[in-house]
Amino acid sequence: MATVQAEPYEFEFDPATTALMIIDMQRDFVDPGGFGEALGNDVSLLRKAIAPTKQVLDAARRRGLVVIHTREGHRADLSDLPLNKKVRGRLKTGIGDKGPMGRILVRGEYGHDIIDELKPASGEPVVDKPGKGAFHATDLDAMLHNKGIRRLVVCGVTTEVCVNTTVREANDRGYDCLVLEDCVGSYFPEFQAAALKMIKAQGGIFGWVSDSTRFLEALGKA
Ligand code: C5J
Repeated sequence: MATVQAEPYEFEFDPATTALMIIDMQRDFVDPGGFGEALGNDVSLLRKAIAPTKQVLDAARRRGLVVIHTREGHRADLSDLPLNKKVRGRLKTGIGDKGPMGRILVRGEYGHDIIDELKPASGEPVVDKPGKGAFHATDLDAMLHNKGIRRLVVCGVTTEVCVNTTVREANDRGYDCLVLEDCVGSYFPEFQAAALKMIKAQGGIFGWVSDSTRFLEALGKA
């Protein structure tokens, strides 16, 4: 067992039963010129998470942790896109429409794919999810169960939407989650702070929060 200094208290994990999950580090959310920026967001707030996440990813690969990536997106025919998600925001250019990097959040399009810096290695599962949570309408739970995973170390974007939703879903399914605060990002600093506070509130109601330095230190000793 390894121990990470975390909040609200230390997080204990066995590398053999712990997976690194990197959520939605897709060009359309993170890269300049993508959908996120086209909506008026400052992508540098998300890009801050790339370098520490890359360090965690490299260390996890060296240590042999299970690594899982997710992408938010839809089938080309949009048959898995609920009407409420399609119309929400009253956007002129929304999901399925032609955006700056191909059809927005459609699988197979350039903008939908994971950024080059965090490209999945061969053999690392990529979970394509139509919703915000990575467990909704995916085989993630079965995959984790089959690999004997009990704990998740979570990185990705955005902290208050897909990261938070996934952590809540995971918690309800019995997985302990450690969120690395410098490896998650939000377009809204106030949401970043609040979303992290929510996870570790009330004795860790949804999980634990630490940072990449403390996690890497613990992994190095494991
Ligand atoms: C994610 C979103 N990945 N904010 N999506 O958080 O719509």
